[in-house]
Amino acid sequence: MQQEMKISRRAFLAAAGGTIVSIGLPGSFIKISEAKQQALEGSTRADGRLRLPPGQHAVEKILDMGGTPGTAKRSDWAVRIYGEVEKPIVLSYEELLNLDQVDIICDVHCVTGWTLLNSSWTGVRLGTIMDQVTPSRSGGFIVFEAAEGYTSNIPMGDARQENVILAHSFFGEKLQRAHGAPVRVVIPDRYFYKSAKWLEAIKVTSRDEPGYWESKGYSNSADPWKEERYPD
Ligand SMILES: Nc1nc2c(c(=O)[nH]1)N[C@H]1C(S)=C(S)[C@@H](COP(=O)(O)O)O[C@H]1N2
Ligand SMILES: [Mo]
Repeated sequence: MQQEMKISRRAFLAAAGGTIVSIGLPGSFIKISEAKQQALEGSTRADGRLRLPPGQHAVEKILDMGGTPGTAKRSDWAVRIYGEVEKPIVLSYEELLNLDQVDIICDVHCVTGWTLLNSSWTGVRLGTIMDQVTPSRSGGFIVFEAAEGYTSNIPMGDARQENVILAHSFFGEKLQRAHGAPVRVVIPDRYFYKSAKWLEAIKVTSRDEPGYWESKGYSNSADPWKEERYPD
């Protein structure tokens, strides 16, 4: 297990993010062996879903394409939660660390077809943060606003899933800049473009607003098990 974690961590730290905005770079990663891939294709998760969603290929290594917009200093970072909520707040990095912390281990799936297994993240459940602001009854959707205009959107129901977090650490170490530090969103069960890096604000809204990739033709619902890569 320890060995597996080590490999995954190295793979992730070298993971492609793209310069400023990238959907994931096909061809820039190293796939796992065909034998390992085939073994994975037969296996299922505890919740019954396939370990590898259809059309995905697990990777060992992805080239780091860099890109580090936003606030570099953790002490300068804050996230604003606003919109259709009873109590809008601004949370500093320190305040985020003082909320209930959770560790999750999950697989992440990029819409271009790579999957990274067994990634470990620490942060705060988005549900915990929603409890602090109390969304109004009309606030059925969430928009994540990140550095340099990147956005992504999810329904409130997804935001309340237990494995949806704002992450500040990866395998017990502070998140790297290229992967969204100081704080990024992690939504394991949607294609990874929903998981905004360099998070700056969270807007609660009554009307769904397509994010950066969603408005460029990628699926709004982004369910890897239904292969919702593009709209029907
Ligand atoms: N702000 C921002 N967040 C982003 C992106 C981006 O370009 N900008 N790319 C998304 C996509 S398509 C993927 S696959 C993951 C990549 O995360 P990683 O660089 O940590 O591997 O970040 C997502 N979040
Ligand atoms: Mo991606």
